[in-house]
Amino acid sequence: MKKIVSIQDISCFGKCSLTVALPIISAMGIETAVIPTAVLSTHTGEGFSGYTFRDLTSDIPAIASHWKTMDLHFDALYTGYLGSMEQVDIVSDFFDDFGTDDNYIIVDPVLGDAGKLYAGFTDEFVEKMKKLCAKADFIIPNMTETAFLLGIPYTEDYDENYVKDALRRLAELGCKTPVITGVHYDDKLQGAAAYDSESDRYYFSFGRNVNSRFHGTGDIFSSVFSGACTLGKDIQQCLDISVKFTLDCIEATIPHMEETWYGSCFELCLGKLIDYVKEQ
Ligand code: PXL
Repeated sequence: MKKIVSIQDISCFGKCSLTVALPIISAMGIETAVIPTAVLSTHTGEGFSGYTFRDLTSDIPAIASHWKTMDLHFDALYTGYLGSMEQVDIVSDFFDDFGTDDNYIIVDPVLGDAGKLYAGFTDEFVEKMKKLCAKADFIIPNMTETAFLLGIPYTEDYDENYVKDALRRLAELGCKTPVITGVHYDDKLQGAAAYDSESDRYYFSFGRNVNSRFHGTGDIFSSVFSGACTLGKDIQQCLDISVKFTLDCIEATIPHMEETWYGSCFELCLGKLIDYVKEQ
């Protein structure tokens, strides 16, 4: 059985990070080990305030040391939201300890959305995240995170050449295959784009633009993408499955958005995900 370790926080309520990664990667038939980086009462996104935050930074090296004594091997190391600069350094050490020639390092550089950094993140944190990206096979930023990683202004007015240029520049940070999510040139289609710096090839995948945004969809995309590449899918297949499933989740949430404003109803779509994995 394939095994992924996912390193990110547990937001106890709010449907993101580990509460999304665990069910999604498990549904894809992959064993999912976790290293929780922090426990929050909710996520820190729009609509929540006064959340608790218990930092688990010092637990991470202890977990890694124990695992080293057991000679554990993972097919992918997948990181998401990291709560402090120190945590980024510790995760970087984890990559040195558990990264091998035959596993993938996947970094979702969670920094912000809609042109803004999430609460508590600074330019210094962005610089740290850039260094972590340099160690990755895949990085999966959205358009906001792309702008921050590249030090360019955020814009919603762009074309395919802009995306290709951004992908090339993300690869220059040192990662092999950058993937940008939330790409849309108009109101009709939205999707994701990737660049494989080894073959110098670009990949795109688009689906219907449902013109709604929900918190945690980046985590859904990255979890599916991590699962798909771990299962040996090629880059185009990974993009196609991740885009299709993420759009399914957004569409499934629309009828429930009054009640589920803080996240998406991905649970209603897990059956489809299992089919997509088998089909491709
Ligand atoms: O979805 C990304 C994410 C993960 N974890 C926490 C967050 C966010 C985004 O706001 O606040 C705690």
